[in-house]
Amino acid sequence: MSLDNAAMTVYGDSISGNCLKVKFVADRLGIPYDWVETSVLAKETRAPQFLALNPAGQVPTVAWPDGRVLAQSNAIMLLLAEGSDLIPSDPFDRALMFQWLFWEQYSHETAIAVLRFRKHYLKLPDHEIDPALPARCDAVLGLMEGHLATRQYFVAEKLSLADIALVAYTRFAHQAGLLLPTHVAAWVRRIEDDLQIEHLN
Ligand SMILES: N[C@@H](CCC(=O)N[C@@H](CS)C(=O)NCC(=O)O)C(=O)O
Repeated sequence: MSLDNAAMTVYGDSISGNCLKVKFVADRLGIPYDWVETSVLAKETRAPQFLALNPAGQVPTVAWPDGRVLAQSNAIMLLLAEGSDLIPSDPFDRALMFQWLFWEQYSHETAIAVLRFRKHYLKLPDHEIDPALPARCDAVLGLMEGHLATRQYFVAEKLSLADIALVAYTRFAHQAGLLLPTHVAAWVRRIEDDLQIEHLN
């Protein structure tokens, strides 16, 4: 399938880090797309037309004119970035990138994105938030801080999908009431500069 001559439609919610990952990679690589704003809060992801496209009822979801549909932010990024310098060519470095992508989905997104959503969008008071959740966020940020203490980028000292996946929600950490440690904060600004996106902090 050629991505060059088949404009894709990205169903995404602009408040979602997972959706912004797709935008960041497409913009960086100059891949054209139509963005269809699909609000999670307004339950547009639960509308029958959307469920027909993605029965999981989640954004991001990408559709191509030939009927192909792909969900899961990291799977979409990997497809778009195929053959680009956002994926290390060295097999071990590539495996390290996957290591961070899997960690992002299992440990990072499930902590920081969830706390941010509960505090910033659902406006839940602290006593209604499981105390284990902020503790998990601190552990996640601590692990990132240790890794970045001696590095500029997550893998192979250059921008890769690992940085893009991890920056997506880390740059919203203040909305979860979290303070970024020094090296993580500097890395966020570096990746925002690389991607030519706004500094949020
Ligand atoms: N692992 C998925 C997570 C997708 C996800 O949870 N999307 C949220 C927005 S960030 C969503 O669509 N939620 C709507 C719902 O579950 O009803 C990914 O990386 O794409």
